[in-house]
Amino acid sequence: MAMKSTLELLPRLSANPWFGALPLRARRAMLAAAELQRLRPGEMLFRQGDKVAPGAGAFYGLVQGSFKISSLREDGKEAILVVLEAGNWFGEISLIDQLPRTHDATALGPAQVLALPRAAFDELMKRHVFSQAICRMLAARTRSLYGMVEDATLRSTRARVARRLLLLARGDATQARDARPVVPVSQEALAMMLGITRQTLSKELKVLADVGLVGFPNAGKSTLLSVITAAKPRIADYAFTTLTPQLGMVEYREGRSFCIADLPGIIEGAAEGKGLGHRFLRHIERNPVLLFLIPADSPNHAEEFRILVNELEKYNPELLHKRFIIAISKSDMLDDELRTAITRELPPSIPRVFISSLTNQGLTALKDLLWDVLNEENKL
Ligand SMILES: Nc1nc2c(ncn2[C@@H]2O[C@H](COP(=O)(O)OP(=O)(O)OP(=O)(O)O)[C@@H](O)[C@H]2O)c(=O)[nH]1
Ligand SMILES: [Mg+2]
Repeated sequence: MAMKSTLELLPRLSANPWFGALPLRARRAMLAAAELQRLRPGEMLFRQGDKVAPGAGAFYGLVQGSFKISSLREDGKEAILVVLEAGNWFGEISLIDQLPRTHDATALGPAQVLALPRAAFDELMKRHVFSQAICRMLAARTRSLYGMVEDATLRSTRARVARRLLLLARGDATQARDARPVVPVSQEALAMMLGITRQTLSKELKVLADVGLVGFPNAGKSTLLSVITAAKPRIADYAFTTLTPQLGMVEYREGRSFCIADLPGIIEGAAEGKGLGHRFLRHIERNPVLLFLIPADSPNHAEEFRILVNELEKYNPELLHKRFIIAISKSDMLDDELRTAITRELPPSIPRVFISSLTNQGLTALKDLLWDVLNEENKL
């Protein structure tokens, strides 16, 4: 009975890249030997310091629900190392080094785990494909831990918040590399992961966006966000597709990252309430850099830029002190001649790039430029 039901989990669990990459025989052997356990919210699978007797203990696969891996700090507060989601396998370290558990593993809600008993784990470790896979898992965990140590010692709270969000978007070391647009974690848990208060976290989240996207409806703002970040905004060929601001993280070279906010389009007269009005502009009040998107097929690029700046000024003249960058979007529609003409029209003091989210033209140059300007900003 039990054997049948655990084998039925094969397709679902194989969506996890670590488990999915194991040969089918190893996966089937794991499921056949494992036992399904149900846990109530708050129930612990193991505790920090639990000794794992020779021949005892298990390797766990999370089938349903989520788990926190945590420990108590000396001030009695809880420090969460990681939140594990369905699909992740964990608990191998004590089976390998025979030392006590390093953390508490607690179900965050109703959860189901597969427990692969020690004997079966040891048997599988004799197959080199399985032991190699365990090594890969440990290597991935080590890398992510190195990253956390580096964050804790070298980076500002703001950078740590941003990096933790990126990590969470991937769902721990053994989950998909493709980041998800929505991070399934509460602000409270996130604060515990970073060892900061809720208040500090909420302050950091507010100023997290570094770059604000400004443009007319249909300028290609959301499309740009969708190609340079993992966010999945709605994109369509009509005005006011985006109704609420969206955030995305740009993963930049060498593990650096910055955050971009996509805003609903603004039009001439927004300050007087035309279109969606200018109330969304409050979201970019703290962004040090504003990226103006002017589509290649605009009838008058310089005029479109002037209207946008004018609307910003009417909303809050302070916005004009920010750093401006112009990106001519949809540049796949341009030839060299048009490009030169547009360059001549635009105010020479403002850095500009020609980009296309369709062909990826200019996107690396744009990220370089944004990064440089952001860092000049931070130095001030
Ligand atoms: N040819 C071309 N078309 C593009 C490019 N980027 C966006 N588009 C098209 O332009 C249209 C508008 O794109 P969106 O990204 O929704 O524009 P937006 O600025 O977010 O628009 P609102 O949310 O309404 O303010 C869509 O049909 C896109 O497919 C590009 O680089 N090249
Ligand atoms: Mg949009």
